[in-house]
Amino acid sequence: MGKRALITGIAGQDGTYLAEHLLEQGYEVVGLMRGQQNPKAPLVRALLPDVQLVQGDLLDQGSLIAALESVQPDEVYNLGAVSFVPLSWQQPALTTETTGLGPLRMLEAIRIVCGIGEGSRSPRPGVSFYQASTSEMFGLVNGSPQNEQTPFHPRSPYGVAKAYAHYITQNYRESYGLFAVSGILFNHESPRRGIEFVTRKVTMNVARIALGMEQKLRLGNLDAQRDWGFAGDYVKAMHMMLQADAPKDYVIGTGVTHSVRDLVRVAFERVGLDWEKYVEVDPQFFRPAEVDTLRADPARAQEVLGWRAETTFEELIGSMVDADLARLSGSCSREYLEIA
Ligand code: F7E
Repeated sequence: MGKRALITGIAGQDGTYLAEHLLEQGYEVVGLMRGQQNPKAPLVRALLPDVQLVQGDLLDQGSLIAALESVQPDEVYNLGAVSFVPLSWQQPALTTETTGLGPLRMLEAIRIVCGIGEGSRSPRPGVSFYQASTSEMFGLVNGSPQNEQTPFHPRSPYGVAKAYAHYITQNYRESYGLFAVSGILFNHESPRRGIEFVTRKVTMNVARIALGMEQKLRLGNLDAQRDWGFAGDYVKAMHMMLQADAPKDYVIGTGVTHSVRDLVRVAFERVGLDWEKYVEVDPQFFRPAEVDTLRADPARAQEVLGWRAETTFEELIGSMVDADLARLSGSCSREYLEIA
């Protein structure tokens, strides 16, 4: 019998790549979706016809208990969150409820339904839990590169909420012996990335400029530095973490850092244009508190899991520009369905 996985955030970039990866491994995959007639449901059904969907919302404890009771998963991947950092200043309480307390509600649902600790209803030991932690927890970095021992100093309501979720996951592991792990993922991108994030904003606008549909690209802080990798590589690490002998947290990244300026240069080079003629700095895209620089030290993931990033920054950005050119010229394949 293959394993069964429940994924929250199934309609996001990582949810779709993880679902595809798990299906390839012979898993039965169920995605948690919120709301009646969720507008993303038809897209998920088109891209992932073999994934079942179950109703549930990270804001609603009862719905998570009901979902776990009906799905009875072997593995739960919690990828659902308010994930756009600037939005977390506009809606800090919603971000905290979803991104911070959502994982707590899922852990409580696991404790109650799946038989860990006291008060469980239908013992089913062996369920494992993955929490999507983030390099945003490092924030104002205390040393570089960042590994599993680097202290946290989050710089946004999003980072603070993720730090709470990270610690509560660790606490359920220590309190109840749950196989619960957090993957501290650095920025990871793909042609399915949402248009609000800087990589996709850049690649989509580079494609529009190359096709004569746009004149300018307005961005915020060009000096910000990130460790950008390919989401398709990173979801493999999520799965590996739940197959390891012992539950541990892992930093996942490439170990290579680039600035937003590098990103823009590489993207414009792909279409043979000089970025300096098209990019303008617009203060509206600056943040109240910035994370200036991030760089992963993924040594533990390499040593214990045998995981390493396979896609270079240039390959990643090149593939995103190509995908956006294909989308805009109407030759978009199933791979490039607008999912995020
Ligand atoms: O910004 C700078 C911006 O929005 C990257 C999420 O997945 O990764 C992501 O968070 C950098 C920042 O991602 C624009 O100031 C300049 O320094 O693509 P981003 P993020 O905030 O790093 C982490 C790991 C997560 O966990 C998050 O969920 O780019 N930047 N100009 C800009 N950023 C945006 N969005 N738009 C601009 O115009």
